[in-house]
Parts: sequence; structure tokens; C-alpha cells
Amino acid sequence: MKSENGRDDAKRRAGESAAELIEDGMVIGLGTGSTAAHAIQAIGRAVSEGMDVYGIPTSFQSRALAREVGIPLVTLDDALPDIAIDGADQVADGALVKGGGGAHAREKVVDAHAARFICVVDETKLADVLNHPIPLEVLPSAVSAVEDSLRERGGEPTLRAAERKDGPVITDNGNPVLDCDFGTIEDPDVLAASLSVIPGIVEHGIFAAMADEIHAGFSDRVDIRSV
Ligand code: ABF
Repeated sequence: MKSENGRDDAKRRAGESAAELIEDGMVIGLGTGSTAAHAIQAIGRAVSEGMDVYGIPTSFQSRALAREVGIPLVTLDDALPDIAIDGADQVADGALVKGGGGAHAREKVVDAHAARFICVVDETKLADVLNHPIPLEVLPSAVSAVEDSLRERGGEPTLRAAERKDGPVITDNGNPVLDCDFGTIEDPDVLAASLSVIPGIVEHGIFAAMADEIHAGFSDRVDIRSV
């Protein structure tokens, strides 16, 4: 089992590798999670050295970090991102599962509208086939109805519980999250399409055919794969 320090080093390598793609004048989608945070910190260092870029955060967390490290922020109303750098919970054959941090609805909007989307992960996220439970942001009033629809599709949904208080996790958009276990996901596109049509699901965490590059951090290197 890898030490947490070793794993964070691999995340840092991936995040910093993606940050090397940043050029003066770019608008950057700023992802959520600890791997994307390394990219945000590297971009902050570039800004402090005089680089002129703007960030579009994907969550309260990435907004707070970007402000802390001095990245000027804009919104999607102002400009679309030239590039987005964001993490993932699992990657297989270019398809991603995201939403472990409950930020996947905003992440999907920003990542999808970026001219180029770079996914940053450590090696533990790489898989041959997706089998990670799929996070689903759901309207509060629709939780039971959506759970029924998921079971009809062969899933086993669990309402994500908050760690530090009673009750569910609530996203930045004010909604609860279901994590739905579908076992092995042979065709992410088909599952994504079937989840997209369930009323009450605000957004699901399958990002199929969205990433342009995967930067995967290992203990001694970063593997960059175009997809
Ligand atoms: C976000 O943060 C996600 O969509 C994914 O759920 C998570 C990855 O976090 P970390 O980089 O901390 O493993 O990018």
C-alpha cells in the first residue's frame, strides 16, 4: 500500500505537469480535489511571477484556493476556458468517473466548455474498466423517485452522508448526492445516456469522451496520454 505522502507526490506531479500547459492570456477551468489543487497552486506561482491568466472555479473549494494563491477569477459569462484541469475518481480507457467531492455538476459544465480538458490523477485512479460507484446530484424532492429509477437500471444507490454532522452531503448547488453502484460498467456512454434522461438527476458523474489528455502521476514520473 502506498503511503499518503507518496500518493500526494504523485498527485502533485500530475497537477504540476498539467499546469505546464498554461500560457499567458489563457482562461483556465480550475478543477476540484487534491490533485487539481496542486495545479491551482502551480498556476498561482506562475501568476505571482507575472503570468497573466484568469481562472473559472468549479467549486467553492477551488474558488477559495484560487483566491488564496492570487489567480484572478472570471465566470463562464465572461469567457469560455481555453483549458480545464480537473481530477477524477477513476479513469478507464479515457472515460472518467467524477463527483467524489460532489462538485461534478459544475465541473462538467466548465470542463465540457473548455477548448481542451486535461484530467489529472495519481496512478491509483487508473483502471482497466470503470467499476466505481457513480455520483449523482439529485433534486432533494426527487431522491426516492430517482432511487427507484436507478434500481430499475440495475444500480444500488446510497445517499451520501455528511461526515461531520447528521444528514446528507449537500453540494454547492444545495442538492444531495446519491452514489450508485452499477458493478462493472462495460459501456460508459450507454449508462451515461440512460442516467441523463432520469428526471430529478441534476448531473451524473460519468464524463465519457470528454478528456483530451490524462496526466497520470506515478512515484517517479508522469504518463501523459491523449484520448
Ligand atoms: C474532483 O475531485 C472530482 O470530480 C473527483 O471526485 C475528485 C478527485 O479528488 P482527488 O484529486 O483529491 O483524488 O476532481
